[in-house]
Amino acid sequence: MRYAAHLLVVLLLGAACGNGAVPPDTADAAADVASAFACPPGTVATMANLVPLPVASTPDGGQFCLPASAAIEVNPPTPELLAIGQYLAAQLRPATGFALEVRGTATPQPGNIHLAKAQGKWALGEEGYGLTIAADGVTLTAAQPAGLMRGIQTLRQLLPATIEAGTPQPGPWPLATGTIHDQPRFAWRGLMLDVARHFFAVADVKRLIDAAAYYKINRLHLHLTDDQGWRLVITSWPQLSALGGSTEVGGATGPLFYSQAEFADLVAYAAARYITVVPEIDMPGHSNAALASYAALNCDNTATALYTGTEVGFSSLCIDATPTTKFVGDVLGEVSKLTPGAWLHIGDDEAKSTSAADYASFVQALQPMVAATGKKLIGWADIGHATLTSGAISQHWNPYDPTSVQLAVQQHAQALLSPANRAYLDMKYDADTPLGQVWAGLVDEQQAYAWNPATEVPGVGEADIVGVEAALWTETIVTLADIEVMTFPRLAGLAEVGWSPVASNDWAGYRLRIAAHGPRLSAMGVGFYKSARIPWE
Ligand code: TNX
Repeated sequence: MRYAAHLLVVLLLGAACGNGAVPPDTADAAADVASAFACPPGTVATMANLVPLPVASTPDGGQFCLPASAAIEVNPPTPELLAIGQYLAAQLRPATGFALEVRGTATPQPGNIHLAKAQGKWALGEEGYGLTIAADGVTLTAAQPAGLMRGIQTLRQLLPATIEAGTPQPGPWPLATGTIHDQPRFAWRGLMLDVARHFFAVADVKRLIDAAAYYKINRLHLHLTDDQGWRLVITSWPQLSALGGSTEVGGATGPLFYSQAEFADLVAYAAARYITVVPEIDMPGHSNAALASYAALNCDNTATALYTGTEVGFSSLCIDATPTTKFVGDVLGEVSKLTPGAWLHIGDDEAKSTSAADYASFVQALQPMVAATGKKLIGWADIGHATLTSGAISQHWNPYDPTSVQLAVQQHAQALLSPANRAYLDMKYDADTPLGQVWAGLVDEQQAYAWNPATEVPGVGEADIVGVEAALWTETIVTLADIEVMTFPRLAGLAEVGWSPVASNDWAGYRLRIAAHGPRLSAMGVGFYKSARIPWE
């Protein structure tokens, strides 16, 4: 009981000042304080339903009920930490109806949630956190602000599912008392959204960011360009979006692209949740939208037609041509300026219409251009077939082709694992799934969850792997509801693969934990695939 020690200091100081106070039984006083936050008889609280599973959680059998008087205390009260406090308050206010004042203080007061940036007992790293729930309050500690954001997601999941409702709920708001300490296995736990095959407005992407944050996802990879569309304004090449962003798969028309201001807003929204946006410009294949927008990017100097089908592998930029080099430099320059994150994704997958020699020469020319922007290069695994400079990340995607990522790792590239038979959210869950594809097989909840990245690809071990990324390609995905039903619950399982210790990967246990998330996702208004494989609550 953290308040007992504080009370003792106050009483001893009082006695030392000779004010004549007669110290009451301090243990009783502390018990009174704690009992002020006791829960009504019959209240149930558990630490058992967290996803991702934390490294260590130790419930001690007690309960703390969040009182209406609770404040969110922040220490130190920097603008960054106060914003994190406001984020937490915004999550908890609608359902509780509590005021949840956010204020700076170094001294926790009973009944409050205290967020502190400090080196804890554990080496918590960039995203680790320690959470102590006592009978008289909550203390969340992290070495870095990102750790507080991750710990806040744990705290949300410890409260009843109704905490996620958008309107006042009756409560009470119990938390099981005890401690949790936690940190991720991998630094990169990503979600890719293809906004090129079908375009999704900023508001939809923000909804997805919010739901992904709940599972401690820390990268949002946006596949911004493909044959069917170019989705970001490039000021120096305006036709890319004006023409190349005018349609999508299925032929819908409109301005189907982000202005630079909209993109910056999206990046900031993700950053406030400690999610880094990784922009992808797919080259030299998957480039028809650019080839249709500018004749000079084609070897025959003739613009192609806009494309609204779903075939892959038919397009290529004209390699080594002067306009192409200028185009690549200008685009990477603008995109890097719009992106505070460390990475630029240059695609480079399925360049079936580019000769092997041209492909290698293109990737090798791209590397110094990316380096000149100050960013690190990430590409699909296929880049392993070129000579790689140090620091590249190769994103493994094709389960039928381990060679590409193996070649990259042999050149000391890091691997990001998105094997389509585990991590592709556009694969059908089962034969009954209305949306999606099957080229990598069916990916049910267990297939997405029960695997170990370090043993997935021979020759690619734990030390080579930067993390895992779920990928949602959108040939068949048209609405936000489509996105959600394909993303959840599989993203939660993949997030746990990326976060939790490998020894805790246990389908039988996970299946029950994720079942308890059904009411949580419903309360958030997030759709999910309700298969009978999971005993949804
Ligand atoms: C393969 S993954 C692709 C995408 C498709 C996806 C559909 C990758 C690097 N290329 O172009 O959208 O399959 O599942």
